[in-house]
Amino acid sequence: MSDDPHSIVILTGAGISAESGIDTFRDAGGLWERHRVEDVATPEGFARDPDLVLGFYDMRRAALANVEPNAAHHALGRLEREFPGELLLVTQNVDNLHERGGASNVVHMHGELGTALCASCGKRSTIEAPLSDRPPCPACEARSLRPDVVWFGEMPYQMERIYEALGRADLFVSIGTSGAVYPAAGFVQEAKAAGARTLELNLEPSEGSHWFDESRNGPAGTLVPGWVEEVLAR
Ligand code: BV8
Repeated sequence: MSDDPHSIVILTGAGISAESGIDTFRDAGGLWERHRVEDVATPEGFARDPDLVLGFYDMRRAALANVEPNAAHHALGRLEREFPGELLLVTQNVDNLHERGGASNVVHMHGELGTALCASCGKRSTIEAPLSDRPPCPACEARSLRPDVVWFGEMPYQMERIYEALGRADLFVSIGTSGAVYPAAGFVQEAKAAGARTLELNLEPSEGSHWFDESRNGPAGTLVPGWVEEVLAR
């Protein structure tokens, strides 16, 4: 079999947005150093102190207005436009930088900062005002909007579609993730089991580096455009 990829699955994490100025979770000074995960990224934390959690996500959403996609986001947007085979871009990130970098078919497996989910009617809506102000749900008017973000213990989105793509992939690329959180951290094993080649692009070796056929270390803003060049030149 030629090693030219025909079906690529890409998984990105917070590291791809780091050079845009968005804090990662586990690097020094990262989000989880300032907030206990259990307090701001679990349903129990939300039930215990909704104002703390709504404020945490309002702050992160507001920060999006002051950052720009970086060369890595733009390179993946170019890959999506120019790669002739199948490509599924899955992100653990809740920011919108992939879309602002030109990608249009992004699977946000952990949800998105810009979307609210109504705990009363279950409808999703675009967030127009800080959720800390308890705006009414556009569909049912109940003041029970929460961030449409997958917390620990909650089911990530579009898992069927992701596993189906991993089963067909001949190349799996993981970019800017520590490999600390499941089920995303297990995707490399799924891809391997299906016979895909596996490549990790990360600032430093991750918890899952040993699963990858190849691991390149460096900033995503440098590694990703170079890798996209390689793939498109084949
Ligand atoms: C679930 C959204 C059932 C919210 C997030 C024991 C064993 C196995 C699993 C578990 C277990 N105990 C509990 C679990 C389940 C749990 C879990 O995995 N816990 C961990 C802590 C052990 N998982 C869950 O609860 C998930 N749900 O399991 O449901 C199920 C199971 C299977 C199938 C269906 C259902 C839900 C988890 C989702 C939680 N939500 N985010 C928000 O954003 O606020 S998690 C959050 O952290 C991210 O979304 C991401 O997924 C995760 C990891 O973050 P990363 O993106 O990797 O970022 P991190 O800071 O960690 O690393 C950054 C990396 O970038 C570093 O490696 C760094 O070197 C690199 N980097 C930095 N700068 C750069 C760079 N790389 C390149 N360039 C740079 N410039």
